Amino acid sequence: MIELLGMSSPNVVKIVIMLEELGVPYKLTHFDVFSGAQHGAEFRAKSPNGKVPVLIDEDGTPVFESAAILLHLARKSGRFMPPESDVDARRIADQWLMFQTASIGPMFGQYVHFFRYAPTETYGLKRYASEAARLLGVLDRHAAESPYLSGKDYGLADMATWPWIRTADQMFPLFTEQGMWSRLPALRAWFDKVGERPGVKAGVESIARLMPDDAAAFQRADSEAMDRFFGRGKFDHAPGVVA
Ligand SMILES: N[C@@H](CCC(=O)N[C@@H](CS)C(=O)NCC(=O)O)C(=O)O
Repeated sequence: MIELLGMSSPNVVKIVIMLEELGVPYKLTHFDVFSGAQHGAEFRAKSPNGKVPVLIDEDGTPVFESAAILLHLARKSGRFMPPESDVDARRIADQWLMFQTASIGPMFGQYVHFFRYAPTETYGLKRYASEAARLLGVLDRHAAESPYLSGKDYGLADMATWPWIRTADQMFPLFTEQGMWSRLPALRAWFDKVGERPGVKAGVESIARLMPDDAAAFQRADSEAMDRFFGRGKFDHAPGVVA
């Protein structure tokens, strides 16, 4: 059976949604990122970048990077990606999947970092709030012109982006305090439409099983574990770059 290692974060939710959409059995295993075990040799053999999600395929092959996992599952199933031969549809689907992993994920992630862990550092907070707002505008304009982010059909870019918009809706000050939705009518309609899919609802239900483990891991994380997690001070993960 497929095993998915992860936590309840958006990069993991997107894989759970894909597995639910495919209707394949899978085992969801919690991974405690605050433990630091992602930097050990055993985990790095599966995920050289030391991050979740990691999918262990039925034959034991590990796959890391969430978009690569989605593409792997799409190739194996022949679903949720236009065929290679449909060059135009494939270009659109590829662009918006890569836009999620190259821009939405990293920039939204930095924004979360600053408003949760360094809210008084206004330079970083403003920089990532304004970049997150700009990226949301890009998505809204695309959603106004295209039935799905992936193109005319629902696909990987929708699965990859939806969990990040869900996180934004639930916790970004841009949404909770600054009324961001009023500026994003097309994105709102897309978000609601995708959220109604049975596979997406099943994914949200499935990932909720990891939330108590995440909460317990966060509770256990002392200041040293947090410094290690964020690569601060003596836990700089690129020795020699920071004194
Ligand atoms: N580009 C990666 C990002 C994955 C990522 O940032 N994972 C986070 C959780 S959502 C993680 O494992 N963090 C642990 C760490 O940074 O040590 C992907 O899309 O899979």
